[in-house]
Amino acid sequence: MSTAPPITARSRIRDVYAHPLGRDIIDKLLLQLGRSRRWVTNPIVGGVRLDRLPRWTGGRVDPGFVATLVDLLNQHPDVPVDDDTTPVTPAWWKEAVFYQIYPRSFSDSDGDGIGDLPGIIERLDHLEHLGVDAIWLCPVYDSPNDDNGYDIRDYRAILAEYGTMADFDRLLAEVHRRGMRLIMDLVVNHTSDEHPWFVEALRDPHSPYRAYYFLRPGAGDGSRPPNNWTSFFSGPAWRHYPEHDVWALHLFSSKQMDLDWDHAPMRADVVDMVRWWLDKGVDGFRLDVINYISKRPGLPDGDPTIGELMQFTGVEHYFAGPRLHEHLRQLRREAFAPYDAVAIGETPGVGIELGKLLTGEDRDELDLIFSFDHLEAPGRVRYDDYRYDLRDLRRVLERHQRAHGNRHWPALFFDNHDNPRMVSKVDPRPEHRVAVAKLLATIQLTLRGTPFLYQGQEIGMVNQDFTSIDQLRDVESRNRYADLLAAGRSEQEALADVLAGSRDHARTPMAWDAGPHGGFTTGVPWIAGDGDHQGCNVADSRADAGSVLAWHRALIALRRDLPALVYGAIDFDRSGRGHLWRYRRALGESEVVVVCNLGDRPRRFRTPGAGYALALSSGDSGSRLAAYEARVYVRRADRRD
Ligand code: TEU
Repeated sequence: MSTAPPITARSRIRDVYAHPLGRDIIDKLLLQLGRSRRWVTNPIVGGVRLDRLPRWTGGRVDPGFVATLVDLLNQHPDVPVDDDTTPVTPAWWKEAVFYQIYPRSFSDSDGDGIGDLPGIIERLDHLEHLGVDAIWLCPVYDSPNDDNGYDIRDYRAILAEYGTMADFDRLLAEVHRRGMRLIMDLVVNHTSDEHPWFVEALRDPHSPYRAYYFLRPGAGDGSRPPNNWTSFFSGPAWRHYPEHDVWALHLFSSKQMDLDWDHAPMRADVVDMVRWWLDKGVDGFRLDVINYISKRPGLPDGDPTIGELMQFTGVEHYFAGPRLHEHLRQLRREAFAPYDAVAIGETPGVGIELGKLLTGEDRDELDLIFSFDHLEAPGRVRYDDYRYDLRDLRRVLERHQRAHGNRHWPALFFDNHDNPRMVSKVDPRPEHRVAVAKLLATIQLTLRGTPFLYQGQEIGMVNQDFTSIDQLRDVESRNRYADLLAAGRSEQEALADVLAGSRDHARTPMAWDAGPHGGFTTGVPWIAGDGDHQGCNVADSRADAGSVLAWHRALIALRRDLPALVYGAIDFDRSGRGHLWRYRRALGESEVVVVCNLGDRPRRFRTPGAGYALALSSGDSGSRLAAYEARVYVRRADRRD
């Protein structure tokens, strides 16, 4: 493993940009600002010394930030190994199409309005019909549900509303019987404040669990938080316990208490818990915000400028902390490797280079990560109300695809439980809904990497027409709404802001049929949909050969039939301009050409040469590509023309 030259305050911007993590940080800042790389790669800016930045920016960047940046970069000196010569190492999780289930909203078997494990078992035939190979099951552990299960109270028990451990064992057996696999959500950056570890840590300053968390005296006379970090769910990242004269760190809700991963006994407990689930036969885990687990010692204040730009103060002190790689290696060595279990990291804020250091086959840390660079257009954040121009998506996806050689493997997703539906972000007009859903599916299932479909995406579910904050359930949305009101925004303005980015758009009940509540429950659902299931549900989709569901099935079948769509090299047609996106997958003699119209008007295009057969077309297969139409052409190795 080679390392980058050390960075000092006298290093120049070009030295930072030549450093793997430095490049990520600058690219992330440029993405947030909606600026091109030329902004920093030109000789003038490139030549600026770091210690001159405060003067150069008129004080907007303070010397503290420069010191933090130097520290951060020197803590991640490794340079990722890029290698396109050695063939890709085959793995089941590279060939699989995953399906993410948000259990609370998937299927309710007992009429209490809450999805449950028996409900999932009842719907496995749908997943088999769709053709997916593996399930990512969001948290089903015992939890007070402050963040719908991402606040775990008991890692070894099933939430009663979801069923019993016997139900879980039956689900796992049913999944395996169908030749599918199941991974669970590993939420170990934090626990619920009701977890016995935390209850004990708070009650007894001498408890062995005290060191499992960040319990600190307040600043000054103890009445202020220990630092200026802010929570992802509004407000300070510290909860005050005056009766204990202590503050507890929580990057997320005030009921989600961050674990101190520098404390070895805590890590050992996490390893034991992971092995307990792997002994049950679980095939791996998706690791929740796993890049946040290493915090900078001393928990220093965050830089206000960075906080403003990244929207969260303090993020530079934990998004890639000093012992991150060490902790991930221990987790892999002691928990995952002995079971050959897959480790999929959710890593908000991690860029291409750090992502390669986290997933490189030579690194023994994670197998693949969810990167978020593509989820918003440049200069945009989730709560901005805008139409996502797919040419922006194309640029960021091409950059990511080109950056991943044979030693790194990307995860491919557009929807999940934390984001509004991508179809709605691209084009909310009903007349384009089916075409956009099919186009996104084509891109996701033909690029190089592992696709993760999110429940409802396969039938083209879209954002909901919520009309009141009372209809929302997400702690992040509700806290944001309260913050906006407190800041003087009207109820209407606050609601409009929240609805632009609310995670609840993706958490309404899965639509199974046109019946009451879309067949999700015979009771009253914990969160109401807007009746969209009347025209968009599994049952009607299965009866319609032109449905989004049929399109997903056909793409998944094609992907299973063509190894080129899994292990094939990818190259992008540079001559493609603007809305016409064309790329090729090739493995041996077998080739696939994908042509996409990224815009809402018909466009002329060139069909591939002789020997290619049209395998799929989401439009009318005419001489021009219809609005948002995708086509897949195939030249098989065994084909003689
Ligand atoms: O989300 C982590 C996260 O930071 C973002 O992906 C998410 O959008 C969040 O809203 C921050 O803006 C993971 C889980 O996916 C999410 O459901 C949890 O709420 C969160 O961690 C805390 O466990």
